[in-house]
Amino acid sequence: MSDESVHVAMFPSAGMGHLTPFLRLATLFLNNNCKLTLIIPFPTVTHAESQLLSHFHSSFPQINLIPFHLPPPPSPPISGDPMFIRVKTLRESTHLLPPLITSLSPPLSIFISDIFLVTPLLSITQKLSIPNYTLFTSSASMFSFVSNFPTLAHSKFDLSDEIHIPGIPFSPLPYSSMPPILFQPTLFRDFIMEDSPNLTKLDGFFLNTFEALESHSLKAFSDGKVVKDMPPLYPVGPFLPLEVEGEASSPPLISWLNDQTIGSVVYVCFGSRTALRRDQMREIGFGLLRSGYNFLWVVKDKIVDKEDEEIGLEEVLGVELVERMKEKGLVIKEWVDQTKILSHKSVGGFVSHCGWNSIMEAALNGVPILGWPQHSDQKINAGLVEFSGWGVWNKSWGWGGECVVKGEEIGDAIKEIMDNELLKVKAMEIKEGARKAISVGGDCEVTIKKLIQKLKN
Ligand code: BUP
Repeated sequence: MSDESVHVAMFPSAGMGHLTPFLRLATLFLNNNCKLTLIIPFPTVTHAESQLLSHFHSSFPQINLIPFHLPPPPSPPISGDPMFIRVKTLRESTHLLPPLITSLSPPLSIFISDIFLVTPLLSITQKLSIPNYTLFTSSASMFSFVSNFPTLAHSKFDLSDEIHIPGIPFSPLPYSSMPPILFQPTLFRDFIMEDSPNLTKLDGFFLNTFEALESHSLKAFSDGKVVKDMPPLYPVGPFLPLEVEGEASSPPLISWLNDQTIGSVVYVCFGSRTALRRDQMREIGFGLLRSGYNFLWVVKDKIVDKEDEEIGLEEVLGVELVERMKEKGLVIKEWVDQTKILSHKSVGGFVSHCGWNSIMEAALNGVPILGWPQHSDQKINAGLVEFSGWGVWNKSWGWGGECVVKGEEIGDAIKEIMDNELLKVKAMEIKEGARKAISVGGDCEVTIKKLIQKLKN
């Protein structure tokens, strides 16, 4: 049987933080001679997603890209996070998938869906007898948390409690590190409450992580110490960014970076779906100026990029601050090629919200991190970065929007990480571990080849 007969279908949910790792994983299978079908929900929530998909489609015409047209949004519109509203629509539309899946040829060897779609897809893949895997788009530490969620959700905690979570090496965690959206009545909590008890019914999980960074959690899972009878985990990270991801980015910032000295620039970005309060953004501006370092800062004023396009930088930060910052850095209010920035030799530190893709991209390039978690899994990811010694985060800064952190404090924290030689050494060690995992004959190759062999048998 040739590898071509292994037919992989993938079904991501919403947002760049989910689409990007799906496309990266798709090319990993493609490079191992599998046939690929991507079932893509349309319309996308953001412009960034539709641009990336269009460039991806042109670069990989051999991948079968099938649009999955969603019904119109609920009327009257539901208020809340647009990504989670989209996930709700998707979960309610999965009954439309079976005719599409059964029409595929050759028949599917594996169906890989998003972690937000576990339960609705389980019944479908079970009926069609297709192996059902999930791509978990965050850390193995966060996966330990999600796997334990049914128990955690029914426990009563006080704000001062420390919570032990099997599989997290820096456990116990303060209650303040628990993702607030999971302990409040949110759509996201509903999804996880329904899905986490069903995780053991899947056939396996892909994780964008690697041994040198998360050996403790990975071993805890394989030893059955996190959850009994958990299906196998396939840590096939760090996912390699694709050339095509840069095609959507236009700002002429690489030539500016080329003019800076090695390791002298701090890069600031809070991911694709975090819009900070304007007063907080202004304090960040003051902080960057105070740090004395040159900087490259990606500003977002709205969660969804379509709504951000008409708003100018001066309106967000004020004319005076924008003028002052021109001497020391670039402030950009559009999509940038983050992986190109993080791989540039001038970048010496990353102020990050600790979204998992960003963390993996920093790991691949050995960039020290000043974590500033804003929501969701980000404090758990920041905890892992700190535990592994290549970054720090200031717990007193709270979740995004809880309080306004002053520029003096931000500037001093940036200076500290940029001046910290130990963080640089540790970040280079992490980079080495990351590169080893994806080298020829490394963990990633061995794992994916073994799985493909299993799917052929
Ligand atoms: Br903004 C921005 N360019 O301008 P995370 C983001 N990115 O390439 P998030 C750019 O988006 P979730 C930009 O490289 C990373 O691959 C970045 O994913 C890229 O955070 C991705 O870091 C952002 O996981 O998603 O967006 O908050 O909530 O799913 O973690």
